[in-house]
Amino acid sequence: MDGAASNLEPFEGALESLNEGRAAAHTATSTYLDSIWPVSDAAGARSTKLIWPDYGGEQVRSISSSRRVPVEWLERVKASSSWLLLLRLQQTRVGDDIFSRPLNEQGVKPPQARDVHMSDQARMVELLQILLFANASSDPPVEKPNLSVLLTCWDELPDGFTPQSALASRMPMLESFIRCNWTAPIFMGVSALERPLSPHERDAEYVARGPEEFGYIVESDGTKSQDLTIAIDRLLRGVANGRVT
Ligand SMILES: Nc1nc2c(ncn2[C@@H]2O[C@H](COP(=O)(O)OP(=O)(O)O)[C@@H](O)[C@H]2O)c(=O)[nH]1
Ligand SMILES: [Mg+2]
Repeated sequence: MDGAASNLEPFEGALESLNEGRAAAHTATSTYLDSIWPVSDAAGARSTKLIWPDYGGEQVRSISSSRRVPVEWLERVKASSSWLLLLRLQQTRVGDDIFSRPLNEQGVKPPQARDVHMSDQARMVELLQILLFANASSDPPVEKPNLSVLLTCWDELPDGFTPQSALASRMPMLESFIRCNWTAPIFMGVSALERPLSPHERDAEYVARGPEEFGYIVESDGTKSQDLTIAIDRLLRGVANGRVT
């Protein structure tokens, strides 16, 4: 930190819960609050104003489902220098394949009509396409805004993957879309809590050691680091002395 953060109010409730070893409450759908952090890297060479928002994730979900970008989001998309896409892989639905719908079921009518949903991969590709269209400054492959993908809740995923290979294994179409449309996308993982917490029961060990002792970042090559600011440092590298938004 290169000074004090402007507004920590969005995080106070969450911090309180974590200090008690409980999961934080869900951020309400309509919330959008910015906290402004003056930050610089360890050498003090790159300093910038990081505008860290807390918002209801449903706002982003509705951009792809309604195919409409609300005017506030349009402005953010246009003004931003890089995009950080947070994805919780474990909660994405995988499409049907030979294991979930074996070949001997092919051609057999299901007993009742099934609802057809857009796959999560397609939904994410759609979202990125909408955002790229809103910010159509150049044809792909896109250099700016750069895209960083941060896979959240890494502790839920099986071992042995790098962030990019984890994405490619669970959402191959999305990984391929990103790789083909950005010149230098960054793939990282994060586990903010390092373990699941319950909203009701306190995790005594978590309290005893303290929330600051938990959490890690997974770098592109799969190495884990306790330094959660690495993800921000990677973003900063692209925009020395600029504003990261
Ligand atoms: N296993 C695990 N769960 C996490 C981690 N970080 C957050 N969660 C859980 O994921 C859920 C949503 O997290 P949160 O960041 O508060 O998202 P919000 O609901 O959109 O405000 C909560 O139940 C958290 O306890 C993590 O690193 N690991
Ligand atoms: Mg939240």
